[in-house]
Amino acid sequence: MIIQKPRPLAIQRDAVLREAVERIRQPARRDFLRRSLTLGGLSLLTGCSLVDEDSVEVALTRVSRFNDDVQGWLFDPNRLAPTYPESMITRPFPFNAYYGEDEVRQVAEESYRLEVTGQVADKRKWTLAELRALPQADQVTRHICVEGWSAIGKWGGVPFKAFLQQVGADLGARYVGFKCADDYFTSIDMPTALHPQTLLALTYDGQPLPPKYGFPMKLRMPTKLGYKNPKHIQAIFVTNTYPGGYWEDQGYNWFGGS
Ligand SMILES: Nc1nc2c(c(=O)[nH]1)N[C@H]1C(S)=C(S)[C@@H](COP(=O)(O)O)O[C@H]1N2
Ligand SMILES: [Mo]
Repeated sequence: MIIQKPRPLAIQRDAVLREAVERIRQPARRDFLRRSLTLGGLSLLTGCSLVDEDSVEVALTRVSRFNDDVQGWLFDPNRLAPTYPESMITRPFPFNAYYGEDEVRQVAEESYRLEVTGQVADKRKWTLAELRALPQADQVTRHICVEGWSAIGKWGGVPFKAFLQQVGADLGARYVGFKCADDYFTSIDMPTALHPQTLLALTYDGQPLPPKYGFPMKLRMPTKLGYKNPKHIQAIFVTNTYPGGYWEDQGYNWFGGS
């Protein structure tokens, strides 16, 4: 028997997704998949591991059985993701990064300044104290990682839409990009940036964000997969030029909607 060596996941993912998308007949369904669904997302949604074409088929059949409500919050940027009671918070909440927990970046609070650049009227830098003085909100939501785990956590901070308005961002621009204190970077579409549950998170579980979860701040979006949620944010920029991202440039779906 010949056992085929699996291809690197990123390459396999794109090829299988392309085939899967082609196989769906209804134009509407084809559209939402192309726009928003990663293969990892598909796998998590359906509980199918997408190892070959047959399992992709099974997964897609399951998705098509979801009712409109479920599809609504998953794929419509204007709908809300579910929230949970605090009793459902996952403890301990998992750590993840492209490096191990022993290499977590330590950002110094005193010297920290958040840079805001690109298509914004006010390019002044922000201290943490200034950010904490803005109106705050919190959420208990589920974080979904394409690596196959999800967990419920509680984040607090500045609603990102309010922050963008505060700095006079061009809300008609296409992208908001993020540069982090490690080598991570990512970017999101403006509708997601303005989504009511998108939070410039300064706290985790009521305490200042610990280093491993992204001190001094992360962007928290329950409508996006984990890799779209940048930790240790140093700079935010508003642009019409596609900024890509650390995993996105290696084959992960840019939209990353979950
Ligand atoms: N700066 C930075 N942000 C990052 C990452 C990273 O490696 N560096 N990893 C992403 C991924 S893949 C996940 S799942 C989440 C993990 O966040 P957590 O450690 O709070 O669980 O952070 C995301 N944001
Ligand atoms: Mo992730």
